Amino acid sequence: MFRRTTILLATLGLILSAPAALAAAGDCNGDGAVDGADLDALVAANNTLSEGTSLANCDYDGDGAISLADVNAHLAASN
Ligand SMILES: [Ca+2]
Ligand SMILES: [Ca+2]
Repeated sequence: MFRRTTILLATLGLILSAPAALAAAGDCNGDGAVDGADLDALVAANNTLSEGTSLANCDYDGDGAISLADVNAHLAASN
């Protein structure tokens, strides 16, 4: 019973987090476009947590935070 509940909750968590996962990579400000404003948003968010925000679309190394490594990855992906 515990295992079934755990699996159900894990599945529900994936479903609830799906919209963020489907958002465009590189859309740091969540406006639906990938452009220069995203770089500005990414730089402004340096050293903040990205989880649960549109910044998760630009957490390139997946560590849950925005850092200069993500800024560099964003620049590399934009070129
Ligand atoms: Ca954007
Ligand atoms: Ca990161």
